[in-house]
Amino acid sequence: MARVLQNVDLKDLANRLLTFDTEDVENHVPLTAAECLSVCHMAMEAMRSTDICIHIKTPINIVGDLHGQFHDLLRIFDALGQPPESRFLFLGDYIDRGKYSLEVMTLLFVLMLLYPNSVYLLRGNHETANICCRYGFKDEIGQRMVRIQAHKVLGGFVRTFQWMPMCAIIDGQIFCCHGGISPNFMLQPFNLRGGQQANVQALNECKKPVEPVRPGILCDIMWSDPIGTAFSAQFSQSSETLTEAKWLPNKRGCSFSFSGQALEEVMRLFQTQMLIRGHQVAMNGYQSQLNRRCVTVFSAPGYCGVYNNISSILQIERLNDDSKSPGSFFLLRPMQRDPSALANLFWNELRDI
Ligand SMILES: [Mn+2]
Repeated sequence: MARVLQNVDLKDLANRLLTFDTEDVENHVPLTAAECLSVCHMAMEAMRSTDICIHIKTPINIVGDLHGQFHDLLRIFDALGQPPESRFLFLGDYIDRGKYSLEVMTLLFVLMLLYPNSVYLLRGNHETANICCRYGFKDEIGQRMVRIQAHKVLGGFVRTFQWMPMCAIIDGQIFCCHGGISPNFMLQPFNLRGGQQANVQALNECKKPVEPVRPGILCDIMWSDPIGTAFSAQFSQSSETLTEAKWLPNKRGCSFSFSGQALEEVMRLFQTQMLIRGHQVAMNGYQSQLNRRCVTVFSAPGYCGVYNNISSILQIERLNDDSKSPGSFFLLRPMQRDPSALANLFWNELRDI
């Protein structure tokens, strides 16, 4: 990798990406393999010193899944302001599905590098080797670069993903991650009731770089869902059947679905009030679940060109005592596009994952 590294002017690169025309669905921002690899290398170095679980202060805007919808990411910055003036926590799933994943991921790494106190990136289940090779990112790079370079660039991103943090705690009160909680939190050392600091420390015993391929705590943090949503197994959504089980197998074929009671217990252990996560389409942009202890934020409007969902960003100015309503949701409607544009914007295969 070192041989192809070049000096990248990060501000210039950010500017090239940020000034892309959101109406343009024909062209891409020209990104060379050398630029991508340099950005990956710098991002990796920057994330080397961060833990699996990071602490963040308000004010903050929380952004859910983006899935390669670069035009919509630019619309978010247009509406809410750019870093460093506006601060952002992203919940993962930057890539796959949308055909502008390279722009999304590169811009976010560049902004994180330029403004480390205003841009925080958590890892989603798509930022893993086996998922990003199957749902579009690998194909996009393959289409945009010659073979030998594509191979290197994909490898560079995959290695960089392995250094990303996976959860964040906002003002000591709100737990954020891509998927959700893990039954491992019920086991030692987490269940020793050592308080937030001890439990965060226990979580940070998980060392980076890591590729969470096997079932376990990191896999659950990126993959789990609350019970009562589309992926929470074979039960009807009648509350009676569900009150008993704290954890159910997840329909995605990986990880679990968690109940309100499971979440209560984990929130108590971490001394946090609620969970904010992404990972699932919410038709109104967000969804409050499990007695308002769990909020799903989804930030890809008109997801995949198939859904007609609105997207949202959760804006938290500062936390007050009424922690059940942490902030306000900024809503973004899908762009009205000519159907012929959709082929340029999305990979057509849509599978639930
Ligand atoms: Mn996801």
